[in-house]
Amino acid sequence: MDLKLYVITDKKLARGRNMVELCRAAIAGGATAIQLRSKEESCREALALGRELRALTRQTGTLFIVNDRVDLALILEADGVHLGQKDIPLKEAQKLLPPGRIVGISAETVAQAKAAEAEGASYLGVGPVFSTGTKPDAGKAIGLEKLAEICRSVTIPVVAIGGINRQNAADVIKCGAAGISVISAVIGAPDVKEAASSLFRELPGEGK
Ligand code: 3NM
Repeated sequence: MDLKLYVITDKKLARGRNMVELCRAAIAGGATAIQLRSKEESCREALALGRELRALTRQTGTLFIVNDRVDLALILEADGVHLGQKDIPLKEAQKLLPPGRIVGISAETVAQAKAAEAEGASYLGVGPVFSTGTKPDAGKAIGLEKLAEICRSVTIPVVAIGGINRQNAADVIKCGAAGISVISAVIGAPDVKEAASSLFRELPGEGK
């Protein structure tokens, strides 16, 4: 489960560009995981995009995760699903998913992190570390110290999210995160491959 550079789709930030090509470029630049997050798309649109992303991620050996939608994750044979605190509970998702599928859980407090780990989450998405305009309903930024505290409180991998870019990526990893999860810094960039590779190079052990 390589969560080092975890890139999430976003139709708005793609600004009319083809999402599959953007994800292909992100993978060429070093993305290790792609998450289908389909807030703008109809179910059918998300399914069609998901089929193409599944084919791409299979070809490239990249992890493929579906946000929120356990049904889509099952149909698409995704490697896993990512669930927020208000989505289908982990225990219910586990009843539906075949054994061995990844389940990631969003957490913004130590209590949420520990609870998710105890219930069997595969990894945590922790944030927003910094303020972000990409998810208007994300809570207040938790900051690096809280991120580090959450990382120390669990043994499962933590992927940090929210406002992460080239300037702060290395600091985030120093807090103990296994990876960074980004939307605007990669999908919103004019040159997605270059954006992913320059972000990847910021990660310890990858050129710095
Ligand atoms: N979830 P960007 S923050 C999808 O805190 C998402 O759970 C968050 O986008 C959380 O990299 C976020 O552009 C948006 O800031 C991340």
